Amino acid sequence: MEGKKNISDVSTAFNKALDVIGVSEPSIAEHIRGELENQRSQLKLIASENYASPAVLLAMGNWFSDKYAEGTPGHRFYAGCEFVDKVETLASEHAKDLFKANYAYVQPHSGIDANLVAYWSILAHRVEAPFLNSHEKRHVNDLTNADWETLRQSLGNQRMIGMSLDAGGHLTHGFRPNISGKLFDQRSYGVDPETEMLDYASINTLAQEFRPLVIVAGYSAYPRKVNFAKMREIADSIGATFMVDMAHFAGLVAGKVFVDDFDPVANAHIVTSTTHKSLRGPRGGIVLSNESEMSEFIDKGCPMVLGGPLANVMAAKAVAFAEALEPEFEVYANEIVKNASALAEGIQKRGGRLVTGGTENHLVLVDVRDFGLTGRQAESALEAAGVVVNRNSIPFDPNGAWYTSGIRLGTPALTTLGMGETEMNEVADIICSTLKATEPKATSSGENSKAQYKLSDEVRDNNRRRAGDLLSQNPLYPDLHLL
Ligand code: DSN
Repeated sequence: MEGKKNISDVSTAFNKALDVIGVSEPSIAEHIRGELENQRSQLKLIASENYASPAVLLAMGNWFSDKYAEGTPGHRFYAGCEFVDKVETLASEHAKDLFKANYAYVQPHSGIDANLVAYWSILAHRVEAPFLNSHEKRHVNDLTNADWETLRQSLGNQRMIGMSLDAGGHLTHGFRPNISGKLFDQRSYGVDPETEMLDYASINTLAQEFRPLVIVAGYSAYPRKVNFAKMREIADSIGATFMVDMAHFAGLVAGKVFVDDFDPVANAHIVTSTTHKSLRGPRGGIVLSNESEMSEFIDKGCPMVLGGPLANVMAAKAVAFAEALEPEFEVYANEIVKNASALAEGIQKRGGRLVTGGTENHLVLVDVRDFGLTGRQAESALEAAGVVVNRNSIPFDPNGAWYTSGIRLGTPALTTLGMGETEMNEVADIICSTLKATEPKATSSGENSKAQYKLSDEVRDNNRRRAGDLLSQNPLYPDLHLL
């Protein structure tokens, strides 16, 4: 992190870059400045966002973007890949060290892409390869049209189970609007209605009855740890492949907060992640595995489902993984969780109800019905008061996925700014006082609107000022001064 030591380096790098960009399209240089100003003026509590380091950001803006490199290191469909090979190999080696994985594929462009690579690898390993073997063929092109049709039907006729959306699961875990739901016949497991936590006995019952090929664990809005060892036992008992999407909590795995039974890499057959959430890298994805027979199938991700790898982003992934391998990252990961607990406590002591009654990770899910609001109203009122969150369904949500009854709060970004438990208590007060000063507007028929709201100007302005104070005491990119 050499660049961080010299204040003028970071400022010079970005100011010069903006000068160069401004010559071609001044508006874009202005919008890049505007985005920084925006990010510096709001408390960012979106659980899936973070602030990557200047080194990570700068590694993405260069001529690696111009190079095609379909294939894998040493096995490309294009010549001239000497330095892309070095970058991809280093990123993969760092990912393996960081997550204690035997294999790491660093090409996916996003979390959706990483999941798609994983699904096709599982299908190739579990369905296509045995079919080819039983027909004594090496390649799909060697099959007759009739056999190919049989294989195609079989690939499209497999089952999966994943966590339901209102319990905190993700669209890419087999839901119909996503390609995974069109590909697999999916059933979801939810949470216990009383505790709002995962009930492994009922997941086991579903698995035994439905007999899926794939069991997916992972979430984008579940505030608790998941026992991946128990999930693996269930998968093994029915011969299913166990996949974990750790996109949200990869930073907590890298920072050794989630270990042993809670470590996805040690327990799953295949693990996917994004690199830009709690892991604090560039926007992108990865696939990891400790199963030696999976790697040859995962390696085929490009061109099977991915376009050419983004070598500039793989370079930035290598930088981010190197940063996460430093001992300070473990401190950071532990602080994220402590801050989430402090935020949860601060909200509860001001009368807010939390889904599951607390948190064990980086996120807190608040039921805003007790404030008389929908998630949509709470989200908008908080933005007006300088706090950026997202509305989110809660288990068995009566308001559906658009208006919702909850807001999701996450601490990775504010923790990167250096905020701690005292600041989390102040953030909890800003949030709760804003929600208490917000009420639904009446519709023309006299009912409460689910979207329109009234917020006291005085509370809004006062809380904007308090949010601004926290941000000036804990500035974003303190070494960076734009001219
Ligand atoms: N968009 C991410 C999130 O906010 O959780 C998941 O895809």
